[in-house]
Amino acid sequence: MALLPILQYPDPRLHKVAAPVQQVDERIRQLVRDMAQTMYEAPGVGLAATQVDVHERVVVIDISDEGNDLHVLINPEITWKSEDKQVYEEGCLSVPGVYDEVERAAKIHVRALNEQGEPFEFDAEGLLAVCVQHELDHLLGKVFVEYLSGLKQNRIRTRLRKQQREAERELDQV
Ligand code: GNR
Ligand code: NI
Repeated sequence: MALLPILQYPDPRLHKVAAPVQQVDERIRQLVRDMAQTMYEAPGVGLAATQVDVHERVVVIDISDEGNDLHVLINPEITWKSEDKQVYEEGCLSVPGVYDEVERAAKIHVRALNEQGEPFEFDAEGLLAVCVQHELDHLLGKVFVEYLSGLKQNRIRTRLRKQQREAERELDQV
């Protein structure tokens, strides 16, 4: 098991488009274990492979309070979205300290492969639907702040670049 470093916005690698997994093998299962550990440690309710600089379609999600309900989604696709929308205050492990409202489909139907490479499907609503849509955006190179106004995006970029410079300076001092 290993904790993986999480890319921080505005890193250009967050905008790469992930390729489908060709074969669900031991390499992918190891990636899933490392991503799950990284998500739980953060802590977060989801993590896309893009965020750990692996550009393949792999997502882990656990929205349970106890952290005992891991969803592993390989090559996930949203096959249906409801017309009705919900607004949720989102955050992202790649955009620390930023929370803002995003409107997305309220209900979705999802198709994916599990860790054995077997297809499965499920319906999602509420936080799970938010999270699946947020993670699938990551696989397409899209970060939730891109739904916000250009002004907000500029402010967020400036603030995070400054934070990252200061964090590096602290490290240099030791
Ligand atoms: O931990 C996370 N919380 C969260 C809250 C509201 C909407 C989406 C999320 S996902 C986020 C983890 C993350 O960045 N996944 O990509
Ligand atoms: Ni995110």
